[in-house]
Amino acid sequence: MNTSSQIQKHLEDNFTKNDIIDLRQEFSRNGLVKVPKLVPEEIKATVHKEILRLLDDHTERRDITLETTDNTPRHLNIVKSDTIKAHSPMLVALRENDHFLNFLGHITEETLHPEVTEDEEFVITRQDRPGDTHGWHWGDYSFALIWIVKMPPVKAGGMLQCIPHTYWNKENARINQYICDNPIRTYSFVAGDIYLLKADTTLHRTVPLTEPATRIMLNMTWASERDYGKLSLQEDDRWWENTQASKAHQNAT
Ligand SMILES: O=C(O)CCC(=O)C(=O)O
Ligand SMILES: [Fe+2]
Repeated sequence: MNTSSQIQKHLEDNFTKNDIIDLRQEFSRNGLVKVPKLVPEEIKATVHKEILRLLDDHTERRDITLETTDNTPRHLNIVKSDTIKAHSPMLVALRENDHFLNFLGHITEETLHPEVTEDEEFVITRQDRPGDTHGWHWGDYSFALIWIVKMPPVKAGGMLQCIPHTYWNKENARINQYICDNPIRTYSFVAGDIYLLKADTTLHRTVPLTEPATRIMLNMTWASERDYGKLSLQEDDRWWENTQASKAHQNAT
């Protein structure tokens, strides 16, 4: 059986109609839903292997604060989207797989479109130093699927915190105000977890690492119809792609 049929069969065998309705409800309420059984274990193992291989060969460090998110920090190692695309046909095919996208579309109740700017299709991050974090932010695009490859114990940090149903104004993000005014939900993960995030309307961050520990994930991104024509995509704040982005300030501690 080829990978695409394998995915199709796996989804049919593992999710009932009511499972999908429950996932849909959780996603719309919380902006995040865990779907660790999204693909067969052997495909997940291949995805993890690809991620580790890409990290071995192509890692770049980022230590910045970002103006469009009220100067929240990014301290982490990344593999950029174009690098992933150039070196992993398998991940490219998976992100565009019709069965996969149709299934996720039943959870989101919106079509997932693979066409996003080239620098946003994927990102791999590895956090490993005390203080490493992906600070409070929203996504430019609606949907992100995060594949957790390695996760420290909760004691060491690295969990995800979320405030769903919030909106990004790049001129005045008001992040601390959102944190004051809303409950924050914190999610722990284990290696092998996969979660779907409503990234554009869920304010989120990773809790800073408190000791040396390894946290590795891959982000696959898709657009909703609503995303096309968003003015916010024109801001020069794409810190992962361009270390010189005018809204990214270097070497913050
Ligand atoms: O590392 C995570 O779990 C979240 C990643 C994230 O927010 C992002 O890639 O935009
Ligand atoms: Fe994010």
